[in-house]
Amino acid sequence: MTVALRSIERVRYENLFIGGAWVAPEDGGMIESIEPATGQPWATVAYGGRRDIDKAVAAARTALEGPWGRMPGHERAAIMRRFADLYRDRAGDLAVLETRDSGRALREARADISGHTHGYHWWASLADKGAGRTIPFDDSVHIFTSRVPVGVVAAITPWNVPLMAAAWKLGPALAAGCTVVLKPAEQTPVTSLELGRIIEQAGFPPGVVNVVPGFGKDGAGEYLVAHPGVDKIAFTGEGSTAKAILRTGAETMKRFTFELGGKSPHIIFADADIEQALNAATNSAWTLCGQSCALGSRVLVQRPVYNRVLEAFRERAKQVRVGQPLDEATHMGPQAHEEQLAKTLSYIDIGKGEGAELVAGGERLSGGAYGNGYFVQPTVFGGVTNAMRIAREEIFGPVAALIPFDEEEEAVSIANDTTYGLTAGLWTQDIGRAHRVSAKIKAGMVWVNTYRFIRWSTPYGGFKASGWGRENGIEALDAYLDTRTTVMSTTGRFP
Ligand code: TXE
Repeated sequence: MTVALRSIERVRYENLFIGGAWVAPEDGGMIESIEPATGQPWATVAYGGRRDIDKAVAAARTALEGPWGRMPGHERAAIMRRFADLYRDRAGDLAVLETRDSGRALREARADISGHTHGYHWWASLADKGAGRTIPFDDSVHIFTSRVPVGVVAAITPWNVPLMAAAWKLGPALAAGCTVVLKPAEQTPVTSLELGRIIEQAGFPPGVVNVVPGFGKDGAGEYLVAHPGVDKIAFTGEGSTAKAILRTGAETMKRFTFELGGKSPHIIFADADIEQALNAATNSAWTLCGQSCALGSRVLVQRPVYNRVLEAFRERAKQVRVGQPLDEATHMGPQAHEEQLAKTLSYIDIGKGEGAELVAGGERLSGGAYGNGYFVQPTVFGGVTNAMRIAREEIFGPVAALIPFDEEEEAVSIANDTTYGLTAGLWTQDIGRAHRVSAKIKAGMVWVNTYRFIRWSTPYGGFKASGWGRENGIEALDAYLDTRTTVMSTTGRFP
């Protein structure tokens, strides 16, 4: 395909990727994907219904029990490496498509997506390392364990980072020897279908990865979760959706991994390198237009440096270049869809209503260069208390909440006073404090004097309501493997 670089070009995807072939939906249909920068449809995309999901699950099962399941790990690894190299060659195109579909700034999409190649290579390197162990008992038995793929995986992904969410699931699933039905979010289906093209070119056996865009509740997503042919659900999205998935999937005793939301504390102590802390804290407030679960949306600032930090946030908010996401100069694009824009604007109203000080931003940007796109100003609230809804609920927009504190213990207590527990950051030059505080934070990932350092090798996932299990890191493989224990008598006598 020739990638549409210009905003006016429309694209069309008439087929789903099932069993290694491009097939028209049987009982799905076509959806219009809206370009968030313009508010206009830009892609017409096939989506799947029940019969399409039945076909995709059957294809995944056939591959699991056939060629992929029987293939030695090093051969699976070779195909995965070929895929990773093809992905690298297409990374520039993929970034453009993801920018158009999700609205994230191109420079940011490019940096993210080009890194996935390394991730896929890293996972390929684990495809032939799934060793079990022997368990000593006595000489009457030989006991050993084998690590076997958990089976057919439904990967259900969100709209903020479609390719990253897919990579975090496909990498460990394929390394473990599982097969996959990937269902991207209905708002951003395009790049997952492009991923299907790369899977096709890489030479995976048919059915190892199937891509079926579709809706969530009452759609392909819910049907996949209920499907008896699916063994595991790997989900990224909202907590309430995860609970619905749990209820539906419980009927067939699925395995689950959940990567859910966050309300991450980013703590700046007075003894920190304030410039560095500011670089990280402001970047983390507005990256991805605030639509990432890892961002430090609660900025906890020790009182002696509070005014300095607040003023810097005010100034830096003005310097963020909000604009057309395909423009190389743009720092921040629009929100990914209209509903998310409305959600962010409503939280800005809530913040004002609960008495927080609006320090910067707070408005939708429209007309002129912004047209009908879903743009919103980088927004900063000061004087926030942790009791306010803007400090407790995930906004998923470019809204920073600055919370002053006095003592170290108070910072820890505020940081942990949340239902979430995904990530946290802290800035201090006192090494004792760095250890003390990081050990007390209830979050799956804690960054000290850095922020949002996430790689394929670093386990990522939440404590508390932020999720179950880990993505990335060797730990992620566990969710895609089962353990079989074999006990063999050496005497042949029973008992
Ligand atoms: O997520 P959903 P939404 C948070 C963020 C955002 C909010 C709402 O706060 O504002 O969630 O986003 C599929 N059975 N995050 O409503 O509904 C759906 O089709 C099976 C945080 O878009 O969870 C899509 O593919 N599947 C997050 C995926 O679930 C279902 C990223 C996510 O949609 C389903 C995104 C069902 N019953 C949003 N219902 C993060 N952790 O990064 C929906 N889906």
